[in-house]
Amino acid sequence: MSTAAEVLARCSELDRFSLHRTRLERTHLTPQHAQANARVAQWMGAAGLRTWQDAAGNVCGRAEGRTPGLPALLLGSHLDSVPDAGSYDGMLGVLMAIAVAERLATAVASGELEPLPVALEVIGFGDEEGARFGTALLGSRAVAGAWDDDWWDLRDRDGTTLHQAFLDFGLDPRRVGEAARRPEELVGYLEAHIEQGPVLEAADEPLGYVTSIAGARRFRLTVHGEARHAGGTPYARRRDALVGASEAVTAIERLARASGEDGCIATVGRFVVHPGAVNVIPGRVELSLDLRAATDAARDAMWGDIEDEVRRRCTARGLRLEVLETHRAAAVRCSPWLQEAVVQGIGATGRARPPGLWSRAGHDAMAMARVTGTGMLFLRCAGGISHHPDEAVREDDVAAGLDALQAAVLAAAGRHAESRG
Ligand code: HGY
Ligand code: MN
Ligand code: MN
Repeated sequence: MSTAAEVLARCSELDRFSLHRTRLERTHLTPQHAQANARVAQWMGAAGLRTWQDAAGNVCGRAEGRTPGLPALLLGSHLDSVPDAGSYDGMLGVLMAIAVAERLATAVASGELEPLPVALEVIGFGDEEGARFGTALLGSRAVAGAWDDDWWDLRDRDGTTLHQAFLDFGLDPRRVGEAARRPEELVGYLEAHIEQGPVLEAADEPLGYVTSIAGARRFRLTVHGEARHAGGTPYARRRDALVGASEAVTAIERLARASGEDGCIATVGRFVVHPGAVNVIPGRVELSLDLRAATDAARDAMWGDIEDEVRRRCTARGLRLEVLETHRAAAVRCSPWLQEAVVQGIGATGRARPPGLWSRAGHDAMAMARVTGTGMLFLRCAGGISHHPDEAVREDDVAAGLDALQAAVLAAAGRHAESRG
């Protein structure tokens, strides 16, 4: 296995490990996650990697460099998904990393390549999306040494706590800290990922390098009104949470759109009406807010504007707004030296001046930036579509991506060796 066709076939095979038979949903610490980890560990082993599952439920593989115990260049991405997901968001990056590790192992074994001056590790993070517990990057934040014990009480939609989910998965919550890597153990982190946007396709470019990743904040907003009889309650006496929440949704979109093309982007993805009966005026509405921007300052200023506007509209209707922040990740800049390694890698595929772009999508690299330098390689995806079963990549782009990632690994390893003298 080390061709684009085989990488794509494996992405499709991982679709089987899903909560549903006809659509992909794989979330953190579920039986489907365990199945995916086991299959990916087999592929890692076949690529010559020593494999293990870390104390946070991530699946890991390692190949030593020219001497045992060298600092590792870490490749990877995530294996979890959003509901009704595509096959490539996350999984493509993990499987490309395994394919590159296998190619390099084969080249070293045949004498075509000198043993590397670094170890090479591949990691499949267990939770980048945050789809089960609301807080994202749980796998990579454990590896980055950024675990927060407040997360243990997070609950999924069935009321299961993260703590219980660890136990159910066979993990010991008391040992989660053992997943943390020390900076001196790592050379850097490189992630290949679909762009999840339209820029590369519009530029007719198969590959690009990432300059920075947007900072994100997520909230659960609850609009409290009064549930009342739909027939007997005159408008003057109504405190209709649904009408107020609907005004909030359009205000959120209007404010974010007004910030411009390169400004903030805000999305309401969940909207739950209580009690949800046709003949009852809604007394409570819970809506999610996903807010991102190129800088944390712009993001936070937009949140201030949104909160003021939504509060104003709720007050005008006699409604009460409750705010809970469920996730926050700082914007990060990718390391210049790893950006250059990715550019050099893309150059090896005959593209001397690849586009650099900032990512509105979040990635595990945001967490890994706390412990080591990060670089990302983007692949064009059809129509920029992602978080949808129509997500698609071209086989020739994946082939070019494999060559670019392999060359980027060698460039990064070489630069690391030079820096060590
Ligand atoms: O939400 C994101 O940007 C990523 O797909 N988790
Ligand atoms: Mn995603
Ligand atoms: Mn992703």
